[in-house]
Amino acid sequence: MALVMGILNVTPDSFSDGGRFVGVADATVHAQSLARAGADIIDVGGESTRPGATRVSPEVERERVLALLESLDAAALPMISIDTMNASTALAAVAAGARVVNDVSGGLADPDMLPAVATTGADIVLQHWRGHSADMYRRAQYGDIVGEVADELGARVQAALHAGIPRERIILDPGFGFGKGPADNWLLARNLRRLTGLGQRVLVGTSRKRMIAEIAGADEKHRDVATAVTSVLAAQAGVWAVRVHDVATTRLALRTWRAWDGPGESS
Ligand code: PMM
Repeated sequence: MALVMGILNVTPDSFSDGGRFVGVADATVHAQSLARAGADIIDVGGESTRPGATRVSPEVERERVLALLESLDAAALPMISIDTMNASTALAAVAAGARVVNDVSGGLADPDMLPAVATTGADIVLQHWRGHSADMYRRAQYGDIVGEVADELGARVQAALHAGIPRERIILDPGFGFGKGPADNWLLARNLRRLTGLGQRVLVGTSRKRMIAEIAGADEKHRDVATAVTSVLAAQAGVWAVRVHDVATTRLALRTWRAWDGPGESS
């Protein structure tokens, strides 16, 4: 069964929960509620990557996430991952208890990222990425999106291996919404097995994104239901984990799929 990664953005401007959990106390309560809802991993992010977002300095980002990580009792919570493109934030977060570094740039934004992670025992998520959010759509012209994403992720795996990160610590992510329009995203989704077939663990994040909003509309609950459907379909395609805002709804969807597919004969 796929793991569920709950999203905790301590940013004023992320896709959908931005601004809600900026205070450490609120963010801590939210982390606990993600854990109660059944999150296996909590992904803490201090810099928004939404289209057009302005970048924050690594210092501001570190300040945001470290205050939270210090207030979280890591032992009493699921595994923590740190959503960052900065090596310095990644190292500080791992020192504060994070066990996964989730880099949406796949190690491209900060040349120190891969060597830094290699010095830790942390896992790393390498997401497909073609540039910072300010201009990512301009850079995203694809002839064969599935082949190009697979090839570019393969190159990032080679870079990570070269930096000294063991293969079993590397997780891939197609980067839904990152420099991809809705049609690109659905084409990638339909061909997710191409990525899960590369031999690395795969993480996917569709939660409340534009591709979902175009189907579900503005209502958050509707978006979470549509997200949960994509979580089941991604799990069927063999992903290791799904990154979602509404952990309870995705968990329920995964349990329902399990019951449907469970023991017993099919005719
Ligand atoms: N999406 C966002 C942020 N971080 N990390 C990974 N690995 N995969 C994603 O798809 C991803 C990510 C943007 O969404 P948010 O602003 O709602 O967190």
